[in-house]
Amino acid sequence: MFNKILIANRGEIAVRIVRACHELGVRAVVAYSEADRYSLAVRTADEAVCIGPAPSPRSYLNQSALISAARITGCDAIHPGYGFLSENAYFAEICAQYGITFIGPSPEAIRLMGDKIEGRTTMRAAGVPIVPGSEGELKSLDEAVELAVGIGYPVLLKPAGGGGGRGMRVANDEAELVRYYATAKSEAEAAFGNGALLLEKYLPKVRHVEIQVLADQYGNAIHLGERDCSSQRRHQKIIEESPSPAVSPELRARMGEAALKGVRAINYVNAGTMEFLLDPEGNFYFIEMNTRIQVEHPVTELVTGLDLVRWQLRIASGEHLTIQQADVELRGHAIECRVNAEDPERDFMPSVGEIQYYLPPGGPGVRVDSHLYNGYTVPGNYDSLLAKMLVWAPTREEAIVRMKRALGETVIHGIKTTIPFQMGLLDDEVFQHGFMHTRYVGEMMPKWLETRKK
Ligand code: MV4
Repeated sequence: MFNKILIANRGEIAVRIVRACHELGVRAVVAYSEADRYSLAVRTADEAVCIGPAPSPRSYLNQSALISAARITGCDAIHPGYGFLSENAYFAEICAQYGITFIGPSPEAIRLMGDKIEGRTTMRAAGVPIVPGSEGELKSLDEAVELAVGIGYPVLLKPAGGGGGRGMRVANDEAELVRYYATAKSEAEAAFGNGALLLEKYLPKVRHVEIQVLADQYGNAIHLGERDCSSQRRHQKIIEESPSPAVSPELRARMGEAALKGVRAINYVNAGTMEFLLDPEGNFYFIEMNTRIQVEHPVTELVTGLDLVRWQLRIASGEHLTIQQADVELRGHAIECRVNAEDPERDFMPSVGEIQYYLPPGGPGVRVDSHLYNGYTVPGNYDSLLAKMLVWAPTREEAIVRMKRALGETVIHGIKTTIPFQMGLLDDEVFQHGFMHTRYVGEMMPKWLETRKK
């Protein structure tokens, strides 16, 4: 096991990684920006190093500052968390050059899956089902139009360099495809430095179901079932759960096997997530792979009883995966609400400032992953995640009741949060029946806003 780890991240995930380090007897060093000097991660870490000013390009994305911080403090590994440098293949390479273990997959795996076209092609070759669409990169508008005729409208233009829905465009007919093609290409070039586009059939009313995987350096790989992330708004997940209300044990086995085919095809090592779309007929299609620990990982931890961050450290330090697929049992139901510093009544406008009073929920089956404390000031420089409120219960129905109870006892004074909206989702009939799909959140939004006026 490592001696000392540098945490190249902030917020709740930095705290989460400090906790895993301490349970494994590893010292934790937190790299922090000037805006995070008084953060909970800095307080709980064994050491902390300031890596630069508040803007992330000058701190959490500053690779030389991070490498220097790791060397000065004598760290033998770096955990990148999620976001920031977590899926930067170049950073993973630089770590290796300095003899520091990057806690994550190889630079090759990150690079391959970072390109959505390469990822799609590789998965197709491995026998993983993909959404009908282009073979590789779209070479011209003519090719896009020709493909769309064969596939049928609506179609979706996706940037190779994107992911998580960034830069996606739906074309309902040929005129729209012609209209969007050039813009999508130049926007992709500007946003990702890569103008390559792919084309997929647009699948209406699908769910977002992702499979968690763990793989060690010796070819052992397992899947830990799925998370259903269908409750999203503008590609931001709002509520996640496991198991999915739409996945039977038989479908789980098939999706899990498909995910593992993908893992083996690229010799993937460490924790990862294979994202799929699931249609109402039970057909599933690979869309992308996340080569990092994800925000919603605790949902899987609650139903499997496994600690994913501890496994990341153990795998990266060369330990064998001692769990076999047959040992993985999903027990009960877990739900996560991402509590963001946003005002749901004002189009989710970010809300920053001092937390005058914070009282987290507790009691049976409740877990809170958060960096909040009384008097903490939420900086405006980063993402708006304040806390992940999680519950576990024997059944989905009981988990929903428990989540409403937990959110109901939560007190956050000083800033606006998404809690009232999540309460509305938990009370919504569609959610309660587990029938969430692509347009679900958008469709229930006006109804919820109406209830707030009364
Ligand atoms: C899709 C899709 C329909 N057809 N791809 C990708 C990233 C994720 N944030 C949403 N993504 C989608 N990709 C094809 N070919 C629809 C979505 C989508 C979605 C999927 C599941 C649940 C909610 C969704 C909300 C918006 C878009």
